[in-house]
Amino acid sequence: TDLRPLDILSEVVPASGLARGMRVFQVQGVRGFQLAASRPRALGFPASRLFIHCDCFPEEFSIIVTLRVLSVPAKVSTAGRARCGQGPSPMAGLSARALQRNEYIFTLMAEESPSVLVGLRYAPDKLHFLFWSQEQAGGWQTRVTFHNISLSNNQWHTLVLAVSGQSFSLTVDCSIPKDMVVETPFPASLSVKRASFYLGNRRRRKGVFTGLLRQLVLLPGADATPRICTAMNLKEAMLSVPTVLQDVPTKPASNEVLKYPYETDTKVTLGSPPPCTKQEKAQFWFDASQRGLYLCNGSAWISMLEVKQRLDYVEEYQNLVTNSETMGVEVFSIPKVGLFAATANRYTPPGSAIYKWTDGKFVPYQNIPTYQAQSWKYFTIGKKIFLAVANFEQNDRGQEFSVVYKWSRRKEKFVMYQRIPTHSARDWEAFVIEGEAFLAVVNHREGNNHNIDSVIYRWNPRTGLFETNQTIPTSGAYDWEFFTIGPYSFLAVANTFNGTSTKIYSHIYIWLSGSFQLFQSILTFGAADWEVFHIGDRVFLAVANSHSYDSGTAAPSNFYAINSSIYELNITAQMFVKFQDLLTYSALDWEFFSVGDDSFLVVANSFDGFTFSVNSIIYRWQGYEGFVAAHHLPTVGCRDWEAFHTAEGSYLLYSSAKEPLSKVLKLKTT
Ligand SMILES: [Ca+2]
Ligand SMILES: [Ca+2]
Ligand SMILES: [Ca+2]
Repeated sequence: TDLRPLDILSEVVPASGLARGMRVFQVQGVRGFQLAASRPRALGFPASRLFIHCDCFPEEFSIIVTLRVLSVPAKVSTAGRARCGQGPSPMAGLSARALQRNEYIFTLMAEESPSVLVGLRYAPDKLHFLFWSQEQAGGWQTRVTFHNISLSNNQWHTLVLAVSGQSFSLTVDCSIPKDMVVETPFPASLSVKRASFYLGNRRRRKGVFTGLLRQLVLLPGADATPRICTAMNLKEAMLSVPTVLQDVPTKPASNEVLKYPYETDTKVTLGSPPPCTKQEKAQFWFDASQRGLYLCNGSAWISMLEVKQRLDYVEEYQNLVTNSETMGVEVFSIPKVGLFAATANRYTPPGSAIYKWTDGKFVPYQNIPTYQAQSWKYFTIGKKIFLAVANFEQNDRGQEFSVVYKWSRRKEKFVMYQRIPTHSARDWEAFVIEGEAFLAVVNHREGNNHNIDSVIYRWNPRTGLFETNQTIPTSGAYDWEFFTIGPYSFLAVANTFNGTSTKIYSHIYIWLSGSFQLFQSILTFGAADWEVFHIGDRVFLAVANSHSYDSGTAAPSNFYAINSSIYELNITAQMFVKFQDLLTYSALDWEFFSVGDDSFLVVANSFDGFTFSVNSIIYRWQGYEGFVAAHHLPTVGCRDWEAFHTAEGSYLLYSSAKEPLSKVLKLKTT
C-alpha cells in the first residue's frame, strides 16, 4: 500500500497558477488560500487523481489541516450584517458570510449524489467529521463531533485527525489529543469510484469555508501526530504545503531539545502549560518560550532539563521616536565629533532630524526643514563634510529643489550649502572617479511623467559647486548605487515604474572615457534599491523588488509577495548573473553587514498585500547554500535599514514609513 501523504490542497492548484476562486493571503507571516463561494465546482478534482491504484479510501488514515478561521465579531445585529458586506476592504465582504454556523473544510462526494462520503466541517467551537457507511441498504451518514474546539482567535492552527476503526483522535496544535470511540467504525472499504474532492465546500455555495487554508493532507496508514508534532513552530507543523504558499521557514534558534530521543508511545506537547493529571502521566511537555522540557509525574510537571537562558541574536535596543514617518536613514561619523543618524522625515514642520549618539543612544541634535524628505547622503570632499537631502515635494512657495548641507566646524551644525533643482527626488549617491567628486540624484517623476532624466553632477573645485555632468533617462527611479570593481566604476539605477508597468529594466552603467555608458540591463519588479557587496573576492548585487504590476497582463494573486534577487558578477562573462531568489514582501531596501567573519543581508519588507506589519528578515551567508533566513524581525512599514558599529558592539537601525518610530536593534554575539 502506498503510504505517501496525499496533498489535497496542492491538487486544486494547477501548475500554471491559481484556480479560479482562490487567492493567496498572508497573515502573521504565513500564507494561505482564501476561497470564493461563487464556483464551488472549480475547487474540486476527481478522487481518482489521488487514489491511483484503487478506488478505495484508506481504512486508517490521518487528515492534517492548517487553517486560520475568520473570527466573528462577538455581537453583530441583523441590521449590521446586511451592511458589513459593503465595506471596501477585501475582508469586509466576508464578515456576513462568516456568520454562517457551518463551514466545510473539505468534502469527498460521489457524482450525482448529495451525500458526503467523507467530510470535515467546522462550526464555532466544534469540529465535525462526517463519513458514509455503505454496508447497509442505502447507507447512512455518521457524524463524529469534537466539542470545545476553539479556532476563532485569529491564529493559525494545525489539526491532526487520526481515524482507525471506531477510534477518532483530534490533536489541535500538538496539544493533548481528544480521543473518541464511536459505535460506527470508519468503513473498511469505502468506494471513491466517480467521486470528487471539494475544497472548502460541499459542491454548493452555502457553507463555504471563509478562512484561510494552508495545508490539507491525507496521510494513509498511521496516526500522523508524532510525525507532525516534532516541529517547534506550530505554524510550521506540516507535511505538505502547496508551493505557492511556501515561504521562508521560521528557523528556531535551537531545536536540539526536540532531537531528544523519546519513546514512540510517549507524547511531547507544545504550547502553553497543559494539564498534568493521572491521564497525562509520563507525557512530556516542551515549553517553547522557555526552552524547557517537562515530564508529568501524575500531578505536576517536573523539569527535565536546565532551562537555558534564551540567547537573543538581535534585541531591541532603542525606540527612536521620530519627527514623523521616516523614509530613509543615514548613519555617519564625523571625525573627532561623533556618530550621527539623519532621518528623512515626511512632514514640515519640523522637517527632518539629525541625532547624535550620546551615552549609548541617539538623542536629537538638529532639525532641518525638508519637504517630504526621502533620503540623506553623507559624503566628504577633501576636508569638507556634506550631507545632501532628497526632497520629494515642493516647498511652501512652490519651489522644488534638494539641498546639499555642509558641516560648519564653528557652529557644529549642518548649514545650507547648495540648492539643486530636482523632480520628486528619491536618492542621492556620492562617489569619486579618478580623483573627481560626483553627486548623482534620482528624479522619480515630474507631474505624472515617470520617464524623466536623472542627473549626475560633478564637483567644480574652482567654484566649489556641483555642476551638471551627464543626464541619464530613468523611469520612476528610486535608487542609485555606485561601486567599483578593480579599476572600473559602475552606477546602477533602480527603475520602479514607467507609467504602465513595474516589470521594467533597471540598468547598470559603466564609466568609460568620461561618461557612464550602459553595461547591463536587468528585469526588475518595482525595483526600490540596489545593494552591492563583496564576500571574499566575489561581487554581488542585490535588488529589492517592491511591486509586480503590469496594466497589460492579468493581476497576479499578490502584487507584493515577490522574489527579490541577488546577482553575482561572472568575470568570464563580464556580466551579473542570477545567484539567488528570495521571497520578499514589497522589499524596499537591502543592507549588507558583517559581524566577525559572518556576512549578512537584511531586507526591509514593507507590505504583504494585507498589512504593513511584516517581518523583515536577516539572511546569513552560508556559502554553498547562499543566503539562508536566520532571524525574523517584526517591523511596521519597514523602509530602510542601516548597520553601524560602535566600541560597544554592532547595531541595526530601521526606519518606518508608516509610523513615527524608528528602532535601534543590538546584534548580540556569542
Ligand atoms: Ca543609494
Ligand atoms: Ca540598500
Ligand atoms: Ca539602507
